[in-house]
Amino acid sequence: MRFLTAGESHGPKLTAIIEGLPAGLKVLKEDIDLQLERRQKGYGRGHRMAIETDKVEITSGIRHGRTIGSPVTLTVENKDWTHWTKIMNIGLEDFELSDEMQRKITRPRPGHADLVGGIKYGHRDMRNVLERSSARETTMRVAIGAIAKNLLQELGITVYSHVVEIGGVKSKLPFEGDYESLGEIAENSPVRCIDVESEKRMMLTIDDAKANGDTVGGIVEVIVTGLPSGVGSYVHYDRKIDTKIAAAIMSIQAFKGVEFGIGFEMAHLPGSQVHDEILWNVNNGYTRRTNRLGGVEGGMTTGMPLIVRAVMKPISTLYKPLQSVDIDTKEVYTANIERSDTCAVPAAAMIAENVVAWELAVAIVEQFYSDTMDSLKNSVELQRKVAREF
Ligand code: EPS
Repeated sequence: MRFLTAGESHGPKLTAIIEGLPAGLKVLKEDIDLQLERRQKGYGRGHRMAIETDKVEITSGIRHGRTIGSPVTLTVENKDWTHWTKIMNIGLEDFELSDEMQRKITRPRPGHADLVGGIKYGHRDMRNVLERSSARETTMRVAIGAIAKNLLQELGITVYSHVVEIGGVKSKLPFEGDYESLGEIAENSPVRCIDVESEKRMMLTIDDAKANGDTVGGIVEVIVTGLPSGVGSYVHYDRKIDTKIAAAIMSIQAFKGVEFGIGFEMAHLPGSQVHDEILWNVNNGYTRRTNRLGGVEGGMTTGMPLIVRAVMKPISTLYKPLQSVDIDTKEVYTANIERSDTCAVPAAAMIAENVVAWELAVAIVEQFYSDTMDSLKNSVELQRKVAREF
């Protein structure tokens, strides 16, 4: 199962083609639109989110609300395109606009893809880099994740996310309650934080950063419940499920690190306080007393909740820019000021949720008999029974 996405941030539309989905999977436009709407929320976003109301158009692969096994095509229009029709024109008309009219970018922003991307592809107008490196691209990965979530849901697997830190303000953890209520509280928080006290301080931190022309990053956590054991494999490096999930999360714009379970904490602790003791009972089969490894052992799911955290750096477009060099004049400049978000960590948490859903869905579809949803459900159920009785 695979996908391709295409589209520039201020171009006419974003597109994705997904291939390899089982037949018979329920996919409704409304399910995808709901995920797209969630992605647009979050305290700290800039003016762009007031312009866009992302809605998907499905043009292949689905009939009467279910996949038919053929490639699925999704598109989302950029409403902002109407303001960029000349600047982002696909034909030759308006090619001769002045540099200013073209919104030509010659001052690369430190920390962004602008400079290296410009050198690599020979773009002396680094807008050509910005347009594709922009996190607008995550719109399609969320649309795809929505389909993956439907697939997982049919197998009893649910993916949650919340924000555990923004700009140095940490959410109070551990959460006293089940993951379902954690998901609900996060959903209703403007910063996807489950601790009301920290939520307020996170919002104030975002306000301060905005007032100073600065940006803030943070840490997000994704939790997956209901997984069967044995998704992924220890037998080869590229079949390990944590390898795939880490790569997928690192591919989200501005993400700089990933950890599973108690993660980097493990460096300070002896083995006896890291590894999870194995239990067995007749109803659930094998479980673990704790879940410090975050539901993965040897590159395979254990059947315990999968827990992955990741850090997003502060967005590199600053209203009070850092020093840069104009590539035309070689003069020292403060970098180009582009419209920007102050903090996109809450949105990034749900983007991480969606890319993790996709990676798990791919691994499950590859591993189990999956031409149809019925055969997939049966074969996952069989694996659960085998694991229980082993
Ligand atoms: C982004 C810059 C901003 C963000 C954008 C990501 O866009 P613009 O330059 O049009 O104001 O709002 O995020 C989205 C458009 C989105 O859909 O998430 C960037 O440079 O990465």
